[in-house]
Amino acid sequence: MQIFVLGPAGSGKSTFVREYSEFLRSLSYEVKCVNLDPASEPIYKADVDVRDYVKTEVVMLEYGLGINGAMLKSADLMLEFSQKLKVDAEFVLYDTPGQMEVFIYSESGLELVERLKGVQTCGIFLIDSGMVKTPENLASAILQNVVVMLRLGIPTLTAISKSDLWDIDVKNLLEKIKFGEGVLSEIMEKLIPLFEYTSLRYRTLKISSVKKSGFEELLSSLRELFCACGDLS
Ligand SMILES: Nc1nc2c(ncn2[C@@H]2O[C@H](COP(=O)(O)OP(=O)(O)OP(=O)(O)O)[C@@H](O)[C@H]2O)c(=O)[nH]1
Ligand SMILES: [Mg+2]
Repeated sequence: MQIFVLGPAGSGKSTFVREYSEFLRSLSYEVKCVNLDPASEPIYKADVDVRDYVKTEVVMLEYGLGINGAMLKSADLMLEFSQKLKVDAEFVLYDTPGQMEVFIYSESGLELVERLKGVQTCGIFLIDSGMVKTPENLASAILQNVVVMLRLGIPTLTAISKSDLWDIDVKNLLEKIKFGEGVLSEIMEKLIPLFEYTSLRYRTLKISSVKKSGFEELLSSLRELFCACGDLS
């Protein structure tokens, strides 16, 4: 299974790759970690590191670019090495760049995912628990994940990261959306069927890499994504 770990800057992607790979190994799975962030040294033992081929700080100097331009250029250059970045294992965890938009909104980013895809490919969209404390923010996080799925064309689970910091009551927040008031209430109400669908098929999970909690439930959900058993609820 190829798993792309996605999410806004600082949402805990790299830490998750480090801790989840250990968790999977403790269950005797064969796991490989791939660093796809050309701007950051991996904080885990990377089986493949894009920085062996492309380093954003070098791209900045070589092409005389600022950080954003260099990130986009790095994404273009990464494509040239896509064969080297593709690995096989029972679980492959791909750590993606902090600037998610470079990966999601550039043609090269999309093409790279396309080339790295395997038979079973999915994403985990991490969102910091501190970012989803209100119904509106939870709604926006789930919608961001929908955008990620549409852009990358892979099923992607939404996981609230750092749940050791804030205990988010997802059910309660979604309930509040139903009875919410204000200018957006009409739109929000219409979104409920979508959230109910996503919360069934792509359940909103809570994980903590610090406490290593939610890891087993995440594994079952990953399995469900590719389960051919019909009822995915
Ligand atoms: N409390 C808590 N902190 C966490 C958890 N996971 C990560 N962090 C912290 O959050 C910060 C960012 O974590 P990273 O893993 O570097 O996040 P990232 O998404 O890879 O960051 P970028 O690659 O820069 O986008 C670090 O200080 C981590 O120690 C968690 O489960 N709980
Ligand atoms: Mg990172």
